Amino acid sequence: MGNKLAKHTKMKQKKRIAIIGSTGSIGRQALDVISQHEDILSAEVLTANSSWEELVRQALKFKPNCVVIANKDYYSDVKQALKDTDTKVFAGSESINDVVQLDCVDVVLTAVVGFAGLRPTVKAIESGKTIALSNKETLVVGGEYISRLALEKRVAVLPVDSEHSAVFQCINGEYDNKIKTIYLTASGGPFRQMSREQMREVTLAQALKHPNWSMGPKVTIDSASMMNKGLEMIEARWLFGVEPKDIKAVVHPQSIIHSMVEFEDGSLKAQLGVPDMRLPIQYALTYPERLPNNSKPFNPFEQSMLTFEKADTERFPCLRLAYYAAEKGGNLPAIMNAANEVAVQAFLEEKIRFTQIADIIEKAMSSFCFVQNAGLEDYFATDRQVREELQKQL
Ligand code: MN3
Repeated sequence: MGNKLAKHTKMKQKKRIAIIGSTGSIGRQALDVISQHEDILSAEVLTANSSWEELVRQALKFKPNCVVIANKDYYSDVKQALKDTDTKVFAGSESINDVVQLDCVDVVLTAVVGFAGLRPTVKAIESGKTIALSNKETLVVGGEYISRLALEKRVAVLPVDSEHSAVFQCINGEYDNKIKTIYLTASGGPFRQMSREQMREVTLAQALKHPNWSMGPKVTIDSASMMNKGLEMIEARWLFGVEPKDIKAVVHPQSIIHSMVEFEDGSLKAQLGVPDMRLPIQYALTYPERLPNNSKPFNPFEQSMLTFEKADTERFPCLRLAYYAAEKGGNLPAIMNAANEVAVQAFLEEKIRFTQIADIIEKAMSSFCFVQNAGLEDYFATDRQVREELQKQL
């Protein structure tokens, strides 16, 4: 009974959410989660890059305290559309760094894609906000800095990425028990069974067709190249304090087991569910509570087989590059990440072949200036330099 009472009191306090990147795939699914739990969750800040019409629709529905449209060209459109509401309108990506610090915000969900997520995450942690981390590039590039800052500010960084949410759920209640191995599961993407030769000829449409998950274009291409698992390995390293050599990618084509943790006694824990991002999003937003929702649960009677394969770093060189970057540290993950972002964008614009993504990253990692003791500003400088240089070439 004591438990029930505690729960009731906790539920009374609404968690006020800022969604950085509310019009993207994760942002829209997060709003779906919020709309199912309006008694305990509210959207206070919404931000978008250029999708201003969607941002306006969301603002009219969720009545946030404020919105930010990063692309200033659309400021007057948004302002005009929301003139009869109480929602404040700001423009420019600098404004995102301000709104994450507002008093009306408890949790910042970083649903923006790429390196752009780093600065707002730093600002949010500095002002003591709980982080629901969906932007993996933040930890890939600035993991060491972010972990130290979060510890210093006593800020919780709750994973939204499904694999990391799985690990987080597996270690809850394990106190000081050491993690021996993390098995990050990977679907293998659309080219799981192709040779490197065959991958040379794949089209953009084929690469965008993920077998199990519905995600934005950047992460879908990263999944096809398996750079996504590489980025996630680095993300896991910082979230859970586990060495890269103890984090293993395992291909699990059904995407039902979202990751596994092995403990020192040889026991493994896994978290299972249908591939639906709303589950890890909800867990991060309502943690430590589990609440009912309208997602379809996994039914073991409908799935006769769960299979596992070794991830092949010969056919998927991005995975090998990510382990190398993690091992070297410094600004090498930043070089790798920036090169990947530029290469993926070039592939999305059909300027390069799929297999060139890995080639471009590998070349960048061996040619750009390596800084071992890199700080936050080095990451920004590296990111800018790699982007500028590669964009000239592509
Ligand atoms: Mn993931």
